[in-house]
Amino acid sequence: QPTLKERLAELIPPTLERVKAVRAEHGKKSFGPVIVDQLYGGMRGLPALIWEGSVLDPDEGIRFRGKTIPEIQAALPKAPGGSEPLPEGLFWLLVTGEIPTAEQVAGLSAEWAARAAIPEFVEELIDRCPPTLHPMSQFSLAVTALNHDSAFAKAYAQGINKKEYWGPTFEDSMDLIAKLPTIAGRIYRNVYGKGKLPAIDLQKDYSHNLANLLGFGENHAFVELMRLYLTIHSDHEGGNVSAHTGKLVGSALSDPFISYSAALNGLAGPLHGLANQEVLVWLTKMQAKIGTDATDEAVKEYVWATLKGGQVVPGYGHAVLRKTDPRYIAQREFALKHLPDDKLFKLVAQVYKLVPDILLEAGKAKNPWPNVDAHSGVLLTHYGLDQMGYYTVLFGVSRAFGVTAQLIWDRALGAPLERPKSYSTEAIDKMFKNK
Ligand code: AMX
Repeated sequence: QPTLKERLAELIPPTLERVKAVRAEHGKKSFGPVIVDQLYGGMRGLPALIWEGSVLDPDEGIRFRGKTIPEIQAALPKAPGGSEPLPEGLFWLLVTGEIPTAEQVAGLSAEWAARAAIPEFVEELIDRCPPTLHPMSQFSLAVTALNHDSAFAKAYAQGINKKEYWGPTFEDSMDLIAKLPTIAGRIYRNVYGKGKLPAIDLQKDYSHNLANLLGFGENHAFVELMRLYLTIHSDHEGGNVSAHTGKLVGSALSDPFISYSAALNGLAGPLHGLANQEVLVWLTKMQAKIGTDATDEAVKEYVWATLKGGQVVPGYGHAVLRKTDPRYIAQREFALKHLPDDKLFKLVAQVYKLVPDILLEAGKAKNPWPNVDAHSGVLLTHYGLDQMGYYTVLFGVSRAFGVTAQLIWDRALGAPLERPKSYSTEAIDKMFKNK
């Protein structure tokens, strides 16, 4: 059976041909008008990027290489004794469009475990961060520093042919993914005083090792949660802030480490990945204010107070989605299976019942339904990972799968430097004044 790199090498030439053919046939065709509001409105809905790995339908949610979350849950290989998909398989799927065998997935687990160590100076860098520095800033710092050993940066400096870019990009991507649990584990243990980081176990899968580094490796349900979590947070088509940032920075031929640290800084914003922290902060404040078994009326009042205070309801709404996020549903099903009586889960379910109607009544949000971040924190809290400031780091471990898969393909297909045109308000005004 081919390794991931061997399979990728086989897939690149026909994919290049296919892109060439599609561009020859459709290259000069128009998508329809661009309207001025899109320039002012965060480019919402503007067709602007190509990414094959995943596509987001407003009603149905994400499909990874054409497959929905329930489909990948069924199709991807599982760990012995586990029932959640292994994220190793999702990475293989994102890169190749193919479902790997159990053996190929085991090969990836072993390869990532073997590459997990980080340079001593990066360990020291993390250790010297004050615990008051946000875990996402520490994460991004450490990932930036990994560029010290970038195969791509080195090959570029030595004058690599552009046709060969994908090879060292692949190697850096594999290194990056492999090292993220070590970095994430070290940050967790430092910031929350959880003692020394254990060694990576070369026999264990990626999620099991991550759980172990965080101190939850003995808890089978938590390990299963990590497998599900890392799978569903990996990619959400190309235009979201983290995916797009990684692609944009990579287009300058910045190596995968510094491209991904830029993506992490975008993920660290409260309207994007930090929303998983915000949700838990919001829920615990709510519990403190109205108690743990609050009535629907009390919850509603709290939600309205949030809106009236000029704040968003974290975990609700989406720039593209218009229905409940299937990533929310997958986590809700996990909760119904493993922690149906958890008090905080009950509150999350109560909020789900009440918030959409309130957001509809408030009349602003285009999507009143919950997104992925409305559910992840309650699951982590249940197993004792209740340090909310850390939640986005786990999102960041997962999102690397999608961003690096894109970087590999962008370099394989010779994606150009990104450089859209910006306009001044004066130019817009002049342009349309006499029309
Ligand atoms: N609570 C209150 N108001 C909301 C809202 C929410 N959850 N979602 C949207 N709105 C408001 C917007 O702030 C905007 O108000 P404005 O006109 O005064 O600026 C108005 O509704 C229209 O916004 P929209 O077109 O529906 O959303 P958007 O595409 O501009 O933004 C998003 C999308 C996710 C940033 C927004 O829904 C939001 O802020 N949600 C809460 C934060 C959150 O959960 N983020 C995580 C998203 C998933 C992810 O990336 N991880």
